[in-house]
Amino acid sequence: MSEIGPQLLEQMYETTATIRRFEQRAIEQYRLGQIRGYLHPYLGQEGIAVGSIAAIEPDDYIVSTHRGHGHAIAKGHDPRLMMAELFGKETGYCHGRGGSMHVASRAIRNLGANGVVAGGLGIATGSALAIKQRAGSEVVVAFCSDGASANGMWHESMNLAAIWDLPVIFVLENNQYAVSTPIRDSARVEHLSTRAAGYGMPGVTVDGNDAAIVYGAMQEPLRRARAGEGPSLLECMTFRHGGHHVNDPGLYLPAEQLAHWKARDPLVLLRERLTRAGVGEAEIAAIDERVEQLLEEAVEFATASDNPSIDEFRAEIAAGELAFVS
Ligand SMILES: Cc1ncc(C[n+]2csc(CCOP(=O)(O)OP(=O)(O)O)c2C)c(N)n1
Ligand SMILES: [Mg+2]
Repeated sequence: MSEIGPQLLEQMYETTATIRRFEQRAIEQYRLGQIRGYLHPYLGQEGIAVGSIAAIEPDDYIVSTHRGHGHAIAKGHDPRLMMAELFGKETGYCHGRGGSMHVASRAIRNLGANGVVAGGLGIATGSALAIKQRAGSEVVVAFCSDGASANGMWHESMNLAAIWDLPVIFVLENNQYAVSTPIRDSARVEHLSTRAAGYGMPGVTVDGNDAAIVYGAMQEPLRRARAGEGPSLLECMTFRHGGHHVNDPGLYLPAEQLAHWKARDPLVLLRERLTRAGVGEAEIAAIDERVEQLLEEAVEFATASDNPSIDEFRAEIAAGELAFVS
């Protein structure tokens, strides 16, 4: 694994804590009626977004999923503008038109969360083709989960990316459930990464709860992508800390399995790594305090922001246009 110094570890810890607190505050605000519609928490999976996105450059692209808040924060979205988007406010990333499943920013190179399972993979593959055609050096990191790997779009995207040697890394967050369906009921292979062989690309499975391991596992896929050698599949094992969405109590999750994964909480694993790297308790507490303050500001900002104008909505619908992302 490539070395991770204390400074990068601290950054990774802060991003993980930011995602964790963002999700907890968003759930709280949902319960207060400030957020409507669906909301799919990323709690428990933070190590994957943090480890994989820490390994790429600001110019690289990501394509996210319906469970996308963690990807967006790790890529550099401002939690204040994200919270405003979840609240449906004018100050949000999509001016309140998108909500939780449509956070996106061209400037940040997040090609978008997506309510269509596996839908983002076609966007990722097409974007990687565009990069190749203009001889760019960027890569696309395409996130998906186990359920998506049974969707035709997943297989078509993997195949096209392979035959065209596209600079895309498929990061499969295997949280072992698609809503209430366990992966053992929807796949006959033990590791979904073995499916990569069917498309002629490398595939590996790693511990997704350890951001440092994910960071290390990204290095070879990145080298390949930048060298024009084509795509890779990186399967990261993980587990949700709760139900599929905010209104799902997740009672079908086996208690023992949940306890096993919670004991390997990505935030705790990073904290342990920080301590081993010699970062003191006071420094860690200062990071926690900064994150707390940021999320307090995010909720205040979203609450104080204006709703979008109904007249503008009407005009956009009449014109057949929607406000695009910034
Ligand atoms: C094409 C499509 N089929 C079905 C759905 C309904 N749906 C939303 S999330 C989900 C489960 C997705 O499971 P997985 O890919 O494992 O993602 P996870 O929820 O675990 O992050 C389903 C079936 C959808 N949004 N899009
Ligand atoms: Mg899943």
